[in-house]
Amino acid sequence: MADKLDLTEVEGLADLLNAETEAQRRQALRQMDGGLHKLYTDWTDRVKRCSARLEAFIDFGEDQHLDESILPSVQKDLEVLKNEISAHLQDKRKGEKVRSGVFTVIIGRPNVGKSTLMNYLCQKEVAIVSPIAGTTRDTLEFSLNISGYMVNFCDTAGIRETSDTIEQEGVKRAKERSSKADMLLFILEAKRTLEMLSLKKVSPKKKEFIQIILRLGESYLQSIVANQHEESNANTLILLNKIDLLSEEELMKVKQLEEKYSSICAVSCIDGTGMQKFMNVLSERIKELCCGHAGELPTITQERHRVCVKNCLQDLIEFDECIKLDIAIAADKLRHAMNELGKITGRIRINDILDVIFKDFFDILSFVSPSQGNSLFVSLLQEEENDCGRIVLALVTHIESQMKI
Ligand SMILES: Nc1nc2c(ncn2[C@@H]2O[C@H](COP(=O)(O)OP(=O)(O)OP(=O)(O)O)[C@@H](O)[C@H]2O)c(=O)[nH]1
Ligand SMILES: [Mg+2]
Repeated sequence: MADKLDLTEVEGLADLLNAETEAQRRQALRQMDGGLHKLYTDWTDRVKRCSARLEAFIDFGEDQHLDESILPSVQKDLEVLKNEISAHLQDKRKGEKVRSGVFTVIIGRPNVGKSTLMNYLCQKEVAIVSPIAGTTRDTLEFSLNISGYMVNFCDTAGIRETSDTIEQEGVKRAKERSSKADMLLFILEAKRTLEMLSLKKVSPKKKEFIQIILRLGESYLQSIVANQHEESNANTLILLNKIDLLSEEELMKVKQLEEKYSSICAVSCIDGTGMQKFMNVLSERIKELCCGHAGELPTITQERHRVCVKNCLQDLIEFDECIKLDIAIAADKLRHAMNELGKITGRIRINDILDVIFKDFFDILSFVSPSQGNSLFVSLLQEEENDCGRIVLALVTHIESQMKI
C-alpha cells in the first residue's frame, strides 16, 4: 500500500472505516483497491497523449511538415473518450446512493399512517402518532440497513391546504424533501382510494394506476412525481394502508389492484398485514437503485468526483469548438481537462489524508477521542514526514488495535 495511494484510494479507506452496510464495504474496498484510480489515470494518459500530439503540431507543424492527419486523429480519440465519460456520468448516482444511503421520503395526506409506517420500519417510536390530522409538522429522518443497503427514511407532514403557519412550513418542507427523494413511499388510505375509484367510475384496468390516482385529486403529487429525476414512477411505491378496516369485498378489490400493479402494496401498518411483501418489494427497488451494472464497474461515489468529471467533459466539448478557431486555446482546454481529472486522483499531501480520514471518523468512534487521534498523527508526522502510505498503514493498525479486530 505504501507510496501508492491516491486521493480516491484514501477516500476508499475512509469509507471502509465508516461503512455500516455490506454494499458500502464492497464499494469502499473496490475504491481502495484502485478501481477509480485506474479509470481516471487511464483517461488522464489518453488526454495527455492527445495533448502531446497537439503541442507537437503547434510547435513543429509548419516547419517539419508534420502529418496533417494529427488533428483529426486527436479529435477522433477525444470523441471516444467523451463517450466513455458521458456513459460514466449516466450512472443514476448509484455509487453515491450506496455510499450515502437511498433517500426515501414517506408522503401523503394527513392521517393516512405515514408516521405509523415510519415507526414500523424503524421498530421504534421515533414519530408521534395520533388520530389528529396534522400531527407531524417537521421532517424526521432515520437510517436503516435494508438487505445490505443504507436507506435514509424521512417522515413528513401530511400535505394539505392549511391556514396554520407552522403546518404550512411543514408542508413546504415535505414537498422540498420529496423533490429530492431517490424513492417515494406514497401512502393512501385503502378505503378512501376505493371510494374515489368507484365515485369516478375509473376502471382499475386502465393503464398506469398512479396516473389515475394523480388525476383523482392527489394533484399535489403530480408535480412531485413529474419532477422526480428521469426514473419517475419507477421509484414511487404506493401503499394502500389500513386494509384492516376493509370489508371482505373491499379487501378483494384492493388485492386485485396489488396483483395488477407492481408499484402497489396493500398493507396495514397497525397489524402488519402485507408488510412482509412490501418489504420485499422495497428491497428489490432499493437494489435496483443501487446496483445492477454488469461487472461492477467502478462508479462515482462522491459529488466531488462528479463535479470534476463533468468539468473535464465540458473542457473536451469546448476543445471541439476551439480547435476550429484557435489551436492554442484548444490545447489549453486539454490541460484543464487533465487538471480536473488530477483533482480527483490528487497528489496526496499529508493534510489531504488527515482531512479525508478524520472528517467523520472520530465522531463515530467515541473510544478514540480527537485529541488522541491528533497526538497519534503528530508523532507519526514527525517520524514519517513524507510517506503517506506508511502513515495510513500505521493509522489502520492503530484503529485495528483500538477495535481489537
Ligand atoms: N386501523 C388502522 N389505523 C391506522 C393504520 N395506520 C395508522 N393508523 C392510525 O391512523 C392515525 C394516524 O396515523 P399517523 O401515523 O399519525 O398518520 P400520519 O399520516 O403520520 O398523520 P399526520 O402526521 O397528521 O400527517 C392513528 O390513529 C393511527 O393509529 C392502520 O394500518 N390501520
Ligand atoms: Mg405523522
